[in-house]
Amino acid sequence: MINKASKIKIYSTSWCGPCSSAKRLLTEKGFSYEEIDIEENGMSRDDLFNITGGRTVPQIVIDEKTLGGYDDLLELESSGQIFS
Ligand SMILES: N[C@@H](CCC(=O)N[C@@H](CS)C(=O)NCC(=O)O)C(=O)O
Repeated sequence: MINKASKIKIYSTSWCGPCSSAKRLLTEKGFSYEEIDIEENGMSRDDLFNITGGRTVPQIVIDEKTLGGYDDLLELESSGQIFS
């Protein structure tokens, strides 16, 4: 579930299509988020895994709990769990 009180973090890279799609969807719904570009921050995929449990980008973290990638965000939207 995402609502206006949710604290959203997105681990991303600059060249990743699903990262852009996830950010666009959240912005369209009026959410702000913290973006962490793993390459700009010198993070390896192992670092990403240790923090989020996933190795692909985006990794979307809601209130310190990993949601997953863009497909997981879409699933949340289609099941009516994004309250903008
Ligand atoms: N199904 C995932 C796809 C994510 C994905 O394929 N990310 C690519 C970058 S666009 C990636 O991290 N690839 C690295 C890998 O597969 O190891 C989602 O919707 O987030």
